[in-house]
Amino acid sequence: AKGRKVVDEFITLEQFIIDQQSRFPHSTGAFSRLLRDISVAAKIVNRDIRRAGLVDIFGTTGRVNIHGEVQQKLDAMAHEEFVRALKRGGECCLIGSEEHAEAIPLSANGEGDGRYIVLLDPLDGSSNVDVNVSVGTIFSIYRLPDEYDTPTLEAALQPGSQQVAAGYIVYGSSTMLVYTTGNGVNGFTLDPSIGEFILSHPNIQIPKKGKIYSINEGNFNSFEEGLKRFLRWAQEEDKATGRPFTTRYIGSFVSDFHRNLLKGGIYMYPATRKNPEGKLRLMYEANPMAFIVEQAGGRASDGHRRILDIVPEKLHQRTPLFIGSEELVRTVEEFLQGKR
Ligand code: AHM
Ligand code: MG
Repeated sequence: AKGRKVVDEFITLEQFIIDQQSRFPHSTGAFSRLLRDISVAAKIVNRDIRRAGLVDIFGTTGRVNIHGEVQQKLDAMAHEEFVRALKRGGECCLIGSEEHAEAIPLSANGEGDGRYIVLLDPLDGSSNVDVNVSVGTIFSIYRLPDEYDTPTLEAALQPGSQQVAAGYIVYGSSTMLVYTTGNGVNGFTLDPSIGEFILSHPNIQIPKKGKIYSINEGNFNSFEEGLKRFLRWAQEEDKATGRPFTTRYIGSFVSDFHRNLLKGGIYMYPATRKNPEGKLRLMYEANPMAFIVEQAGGRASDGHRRILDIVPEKLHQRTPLFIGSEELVRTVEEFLQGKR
């Protein structure tokens, strides 16, 4: 069609990973294999999600299906697919998952010499599956510090600034994998006909300013005063700053984040009465997305601190989160800190 760029050469995720790795002549390829394992798990989960609407026909959650297998909820299934892929791959020594209370060591009995720690939310926004709304997977990768022979929970409790990679998969109208290794952010779209992720969004930059804000405004009455002031300000009319801004809230963090990353905007999950520490998890949700957003030129804060500087105390720790376009996040911080 007129004006449409015809792509006659494309780069697969696998090729991209190899190209990136070859810039480091001493690399063993372990990290590349780890990323490949994650992308394979993503494809499996993608397949399961695409079948979600059919599950009822073939056997409902919690019941035994025609093959005698117990049907699982999709989030538990996604968790298991990722654990299985990471075990099989052998590069990961410890998994922390939102779907599992304890950290899962993979090489406790001495087998395997993986040196990477993977923390993940296997299926974020899973309550949305039932109504056919996009969900996602978020992952965060750390190196096992040299002083550890065996992986322990303590080894996983590193601040987000120590991440070596982070990414997410959004299972939307198309399936995309977006990730960073600290050298920019790149997005890949799954071509279902060949089963490959293809580079579709090279070097993603989040607009410095944005007009979209994403927050569960039903909680308004329990927000702190500064945030209430920000929201009222965002709704005022002002030509110069393009206000009133626009609200978009899917209620599926990966999707809300992804849209704002591409279009410019801010996602907020503040402290509320129900969730006094915020709702989202520092290690599975806030840190990986903070790494990505910073690499794309944006900002992530708990209102007072940079997310990536927070020293975690526990695996499932929660944090208030303000993340997105730099100017918007700074503005919210000013309101929260009583500067406006
Ligand atoms: P989950 O990890 O249990 O799915 O919860 C996280 C989800 C996010 O995807 C979403 O942004 C948020 O919870 C929505 O919360 P709320 O319904 O309180 O607005
Ligand atoms: Mg989640």
